[in-house]
Amino acid sequence: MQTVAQELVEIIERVAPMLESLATDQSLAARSDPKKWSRKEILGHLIDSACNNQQKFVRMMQQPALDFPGYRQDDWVAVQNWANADWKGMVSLWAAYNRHLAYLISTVSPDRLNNTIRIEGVGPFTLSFVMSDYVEHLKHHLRQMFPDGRVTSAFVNVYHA
Ligand code: NI
Repeated sequence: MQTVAQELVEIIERVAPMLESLATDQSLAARSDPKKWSRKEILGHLIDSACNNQQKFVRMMQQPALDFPGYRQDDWVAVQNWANADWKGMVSLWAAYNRHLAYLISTVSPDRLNNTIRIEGVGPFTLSFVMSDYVEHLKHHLRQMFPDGRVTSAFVNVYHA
């Protein structure tokens, strides 16, 4: 899991300044389509993903097989009003949360990695998959936020890109 943790750290350190530099971007809260998230809402979704995945990681470390609820992603974004939240605060929360998740991924006991989760009956997925997939999901949304492709230079693990 060291490679996954290192890639996550690399992404945080390289992407956080890129996100901070968007603070004055007038189109940050704009939606290209009423049904799609703005970049601000995508970052809110990534914070929601971080906290939901912290729950999965920690609970999966504690038991061999876990049944877990899904979460209604659009509702989470709307209910928390990410669209009007403070961007710099969001970026620092995103970075801090992900540093902690990278720490969990780098220190997880190897004998827990085959513990499994079912999410609303779908699965089972192993903890090693859930941790790797967390970073892949993050990369997917970062690519959406930086469609010019410059963000991919922060992605170490090009095999999954
Ligand atoms: Ni997503």
